[in-house]
Amino acid sequence: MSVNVEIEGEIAIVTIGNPPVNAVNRAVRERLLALAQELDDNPDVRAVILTGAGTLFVAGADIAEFDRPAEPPFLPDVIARIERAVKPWIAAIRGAAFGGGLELALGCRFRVATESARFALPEINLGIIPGAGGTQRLPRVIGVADAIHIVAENQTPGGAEALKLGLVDALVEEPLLPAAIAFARNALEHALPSPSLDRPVSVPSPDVWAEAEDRIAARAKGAAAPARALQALRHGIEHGAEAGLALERSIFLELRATEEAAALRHLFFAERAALRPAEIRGINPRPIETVAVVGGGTMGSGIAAALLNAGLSVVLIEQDEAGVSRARSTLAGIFDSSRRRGQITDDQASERMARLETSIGYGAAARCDLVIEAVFEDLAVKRSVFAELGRVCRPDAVLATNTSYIDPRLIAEGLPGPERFLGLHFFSPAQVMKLLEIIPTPETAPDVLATGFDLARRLGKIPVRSGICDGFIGNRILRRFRAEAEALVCGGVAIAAVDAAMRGFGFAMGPFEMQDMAGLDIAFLYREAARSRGEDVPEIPGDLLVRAGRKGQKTGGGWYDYAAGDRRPQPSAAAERIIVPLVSARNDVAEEAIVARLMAAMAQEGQLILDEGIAASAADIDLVEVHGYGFPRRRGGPMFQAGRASADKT
Ligand code: 3H9
Repeated sequence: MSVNVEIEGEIAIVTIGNPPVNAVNRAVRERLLALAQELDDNPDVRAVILTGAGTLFVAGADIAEFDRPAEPPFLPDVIARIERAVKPWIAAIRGAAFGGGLELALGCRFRVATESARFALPEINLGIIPGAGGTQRLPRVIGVADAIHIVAENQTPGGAEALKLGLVDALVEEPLLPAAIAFARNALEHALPSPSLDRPVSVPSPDVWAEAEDRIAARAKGAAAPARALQALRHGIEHGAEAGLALERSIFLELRATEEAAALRHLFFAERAALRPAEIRGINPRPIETVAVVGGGTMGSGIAAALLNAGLSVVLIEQDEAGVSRARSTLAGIFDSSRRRGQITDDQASERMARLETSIGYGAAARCDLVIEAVFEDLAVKRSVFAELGRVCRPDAVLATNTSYIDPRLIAEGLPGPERFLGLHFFSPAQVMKLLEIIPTPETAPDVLATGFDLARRLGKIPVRSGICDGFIGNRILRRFRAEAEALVCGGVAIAAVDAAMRGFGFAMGPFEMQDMAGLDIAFLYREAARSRGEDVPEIPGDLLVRAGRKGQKTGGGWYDYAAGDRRPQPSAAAERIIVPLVSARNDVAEEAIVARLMAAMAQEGQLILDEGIAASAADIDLVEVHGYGFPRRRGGPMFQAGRASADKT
């Protein structure tokens, strides 16, 4: 049974036990509705405590049900019944009371919580708004201004903060239940407060709404839900709770059916599945506490910062004094900028730097549990690093290469103990970007692979296993994406039109703006190297631009022109002249058609990657794009898009 009842004297204890997170599904709703009646009818019961089994209260409605039409009994009706029960319900909360969980708690007459409690209405992250009264009861319990932060801006107060806000009536110590029972007995001695929905609420000044709208719009990145959540909240304040509940429910049902919400649900489940792939289930990772990073350039320093942020100790290995001091100052700069943004305190910044050791030469790697090589992308250089590491490191230490293109099997050739080796492909800036491509070789031991996934979890990253191919999953799709964008330009579509279409779709930058920022020369050298090996690599516009000295922003121009000190791209007559030999007559293609071409190219490459067994699932490919390449989250990823496009056709 997913909802259990025990009677302790005159108090009934209702426990929602629906592992792993006590999500409220139809069975839970049915049982709660029936219980509200049963307990009202039970003459021995005077109050009801509602709690969650295990370490949390309730993580919300069961998201897995959202792909189907809503089925009665509906959560708003269950909560309304609890709120109007003759016997008062008291929510006893530890851990997460999220979404529908917080809404259930708000339907109770009282809330008691431990310090460990966390309150949130994270529905906007799923492209929806609270659908069971959250936008109406919360402002009536804690006031409009604070409610806006939680409903539409993702604020998640803990137990102590919730007490200050008036969201909980008492903060109690563990064990929770005896404390909640004592609270209930005492409450029964006094007059009951009004149900949340009936409480008076002061109407804020128009400035409060205007400021909230501005804040929300500034952060929305095209997402619809935050503004709609605010709209529902405001409607209920201006037109009364009943009107507010009706609008909230209709927006909830409308948004739940959108492509954006489906995309966000898809990513929600994909992200969780990524951390626990079947192939490593039950396999213990190797313990990792001290990590050596070889190479203190942008990538190596970023990786070191990510490790230090996660509480690991780091030895950064460089070739000479100059390298060491460059890396130290890069890392100090990274933590200083986190400190200035309020993400960490002064003490945390100093503590992180204190966990950083720098070293010249490889000796210090001898005591490390994991070594991550992040040197120049060159096979011979990387091999020489692993030759040293093979000599110095403990035989059980895990050895990883951060390569973005080179076949890890070639890097590991001749390494003693190749079973401890794997690829860990970080994305720049490594302390920020969430993607970690994990690339085992055929010899990588299962517990070494499990160690890669465990490390990703500890760093707060999304791990995706990639098989071995040129560019692995992400860079291979990127190459195809760029090639298609260039093909559009060769077909007469304006450079700026391609970029504008992709920005309109939700990318922060279009493919040509992105190339100008990153520099056109690395990919050019890569193509030139292939040509010099005799491979047939056709001439493309990017080749002509680099040969003409236009390597991107760093040379003042690439696909676009840039004024000195200004990163805003200006259409470039010079660039257009240079690429003329490869471009046909101007052909104006609609934005939607440009997006469709580029999406189709990404999805086709993705399908090849799946067919070759390079990626384990289409969802993994979507995670790579969303977390490593700026694919707009609300679009779900290229494979999700392809699925929707083919569903539209059938
Ligand atoms: C809502 O409530 C709408 C209402 O306003 C209105 C309704 C009418 N449903 O994250 P974890 C699964 S919308 C179904 O790794 P943690 C998850 O997939 C909801 N499944 O655990 C995973 O499955 P698996 C608003 C869910 O300890 C497993 O549980 N609420 C749900 O790191 C463990 O999850 C939210 O958006 C769910 N609601 O973190 C809260 N939640 O083992 C979403 C989790 O098969 N949840 N699962 O991979 C969370 O934020 C975290 O799960 C939480 C625990 C912080 C609670």
